Amino acid sequence: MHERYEPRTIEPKWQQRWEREGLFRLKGKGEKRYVLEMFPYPSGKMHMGHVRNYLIGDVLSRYYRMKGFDVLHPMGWDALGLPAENAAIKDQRHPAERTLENVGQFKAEMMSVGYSYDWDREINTSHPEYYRWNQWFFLKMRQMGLVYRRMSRVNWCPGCATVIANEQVKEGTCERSGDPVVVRKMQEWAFRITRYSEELLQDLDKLTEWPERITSMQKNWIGKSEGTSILFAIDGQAESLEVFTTRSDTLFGVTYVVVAPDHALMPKLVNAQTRAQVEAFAADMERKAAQQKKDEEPEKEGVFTGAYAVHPFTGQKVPVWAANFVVSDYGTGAVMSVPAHDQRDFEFARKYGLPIKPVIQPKDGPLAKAEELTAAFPDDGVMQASDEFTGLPSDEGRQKLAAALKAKGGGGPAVTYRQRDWGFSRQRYWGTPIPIVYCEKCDPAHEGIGVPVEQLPVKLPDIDVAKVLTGRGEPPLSKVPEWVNTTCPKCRGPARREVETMDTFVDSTWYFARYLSPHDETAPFDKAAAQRLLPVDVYVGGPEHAVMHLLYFRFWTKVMRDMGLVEIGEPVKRLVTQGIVNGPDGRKMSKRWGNVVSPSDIVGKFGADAARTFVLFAGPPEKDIDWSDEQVEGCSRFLARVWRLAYAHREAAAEKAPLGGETGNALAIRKAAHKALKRVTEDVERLGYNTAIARVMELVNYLTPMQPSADKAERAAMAEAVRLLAAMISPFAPHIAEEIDEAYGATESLQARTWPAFDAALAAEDAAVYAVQVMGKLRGQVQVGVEAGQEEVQAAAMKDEKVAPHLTGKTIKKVVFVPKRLINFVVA
Ligand code: ANZ
Ligand code: ZN
Repeated sequence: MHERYEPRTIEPKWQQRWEREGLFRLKGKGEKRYVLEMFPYPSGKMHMGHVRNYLIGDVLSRYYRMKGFDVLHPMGWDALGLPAENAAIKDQRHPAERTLENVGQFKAEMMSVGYSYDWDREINTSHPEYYRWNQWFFLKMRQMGLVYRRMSRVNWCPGCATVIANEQVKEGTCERSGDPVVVRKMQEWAFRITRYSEELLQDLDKLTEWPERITSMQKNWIGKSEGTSILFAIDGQAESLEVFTTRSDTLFGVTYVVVAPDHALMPKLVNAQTRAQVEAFAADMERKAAQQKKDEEPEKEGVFTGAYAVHPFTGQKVPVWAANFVVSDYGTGAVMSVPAHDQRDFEFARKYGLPIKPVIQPKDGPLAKAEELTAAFPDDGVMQASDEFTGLPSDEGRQKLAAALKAKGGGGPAVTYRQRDWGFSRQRYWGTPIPIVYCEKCDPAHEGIGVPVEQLPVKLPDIDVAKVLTGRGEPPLSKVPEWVNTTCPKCRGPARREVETMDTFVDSTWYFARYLSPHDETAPFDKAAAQRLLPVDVYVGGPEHAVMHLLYFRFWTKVMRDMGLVEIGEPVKRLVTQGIVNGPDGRKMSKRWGNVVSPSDIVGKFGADAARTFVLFAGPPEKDIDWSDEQVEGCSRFLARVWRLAYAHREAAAEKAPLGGETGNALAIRKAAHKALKRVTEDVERLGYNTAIARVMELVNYLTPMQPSADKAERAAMAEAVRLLAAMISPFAPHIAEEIDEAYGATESLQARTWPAFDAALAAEDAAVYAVQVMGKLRGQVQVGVEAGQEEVQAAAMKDEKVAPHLTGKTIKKVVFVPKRLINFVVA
């Protein structure tokens, strides 16, 4: 053992040895633990957020291995997507080339941090061996009716003559050309995720080990709303307008009906006089919506369509308007307006001079007079002026009304969800090609013919970057005629390929399953392996994925279950969302603030173990932490102290003196070590890495002043303490741990050995005996742990059978507390 701690020599040594011995590979037997971190998009460099993300999983993986579990801890690359394509457009390099380079760099950085990955299972979503299975899923899901074509709105830049992504719209203009963006309607491919809305919602209850914040965001996103559907006949037409309402108790207060400007029945609603005006209004609203800044509530605007709706109970005719506040794809895209009881309807009615009719009386006051209203009364109350429903409380009224509507075929109870289907086609090159061809002869309706499964993968063509990745005009793939022109799988005649590619979120819906058999050429993954290894036990990633990725992969899991591929219905048991690593100035690390700290610089300067210890020590996983060079240095000094301690007692390690029966100093050393081990074990189990490290620091502080002793028992106790210390720090600072452990005689890596068990007797907390006084008179005694605080001692004292009688019927005015000695109650 060298006298000096030199991370630069020991770290590569252990990294190579771990790889060589295959210590991080799945063994295929025993109880499993699947620990996964969200895989990165391989941009050039790893940042501190990545380092932290992977460490949270790494510590757990290392700990689980030592606990004897068969651990699956894989890593891969979310390599397709828009950023790579945009970079390629900018500097005219092929995205595949850049990806290869980035992956190399990223992986080397990961290696230098000492993560315990099973690199044999590395995956890369930009490889056809991976994305062919996206295509395979697409085809299967199309057969299940889970994939379909629909019209949708896209951002269109007239300058670039191309569709642009939401991220590329800046303040209503195209990020590249600066032209105002317009909305266009286009065909797109969509996944019918809404078929699973109810199940996705219900199963949130099973996710007891997910942060509440995430599950409640998903709940809101799915947005289940229970209400009533009501049919309004259109005066003079055979059709009716269906509205969705959560307030059917206000039905008798309806004074107009509003539809979305693009409502399907619009052609029936307008007439010769109103048509032009309504169309102009709709176009105007589209234009304004495209220019809309995020989080800005648009001014409510509307126009009379010319049609009247017939009230289902009173037969009264109310005007039908079109307005921008009705969302066309929520509910039925039509609303019954009750200005007396809905603030939005109230403002609209006032603006356009529409009547207001109060029908809900507040529980504690009179029914409002329309002329006197200054705002809507939105609460529940008692129904008024509502024919046979008059006098009913709102909730009862809603049920009676829904039943009455159902009985007469005019509607009934209804449920609607805010969640939409997932439009996943992108007009991009760097994505999974959608395996569809169009043949004029076999498919005149252009529904698309699926490429036969045996012909998968449909590979991305190699391209002339300058010609194809221009960022302008038609989708890139349409500029590759050799690829577009193909033969129809049905008639063998000429056909054209679909030129759109899949959203990259498709890639990450099922990657956790691909790790089970990453080289499988016959199936997306091995079913038997899935049965053994799924679900993921612990998944670590950023909370920003709360509603896209984390909802999509739950959806996909349910689909895979319905395909018979897996038995689980949920992909992940425990979700850990990690906090941000801020710069030293407390601001989010970003080029913009010039506060970015590079992981490789830190590893180069202080070593991986110091960097790891700092990141883990700075705060619990879910909390944001601020980077601090001084504290990294502090961690590096701490590790150097661990090293010196081990070095100082290295000779004791060679002696084989037996343990047991110690007294005095030897006993004290053993107690300190086993207590620390007990607490570190408990802390790691609950992911309390920062407190675990703090416990180790305490132990090191305690042991450091001790010089090698002449006493055999004490020497043996010290050797044991250092060995335990090495094991305890090994999930956090694995390199130094291994080196010390080896110097202390180990022949095998700690990762091949068992997490030490603490000796319960040695680890037991010492007791403290408190004298309990009431008004200064000794009344009893209680025994508690030495660490017990006032609250605990007080509770124990008040329960004591000798003390309690002196306190009954009295009020405690004051409590005097002398730690480890005495508690005195002052009563009146
Ligand atoms: C009449 C009414 C009276 C309403 C009243 C509210 C209060 P949630 O809970 O979000 O589902 N609504 C229905 N479809 C809509 C659409 N496509 N665009 C905009 N608004 C829509 O809200 C349901 C309520 O939102 C419905 O109940 C409807 O207005 C409106 F005193 O109907 B209500
Ligand atoms: Zn054909």
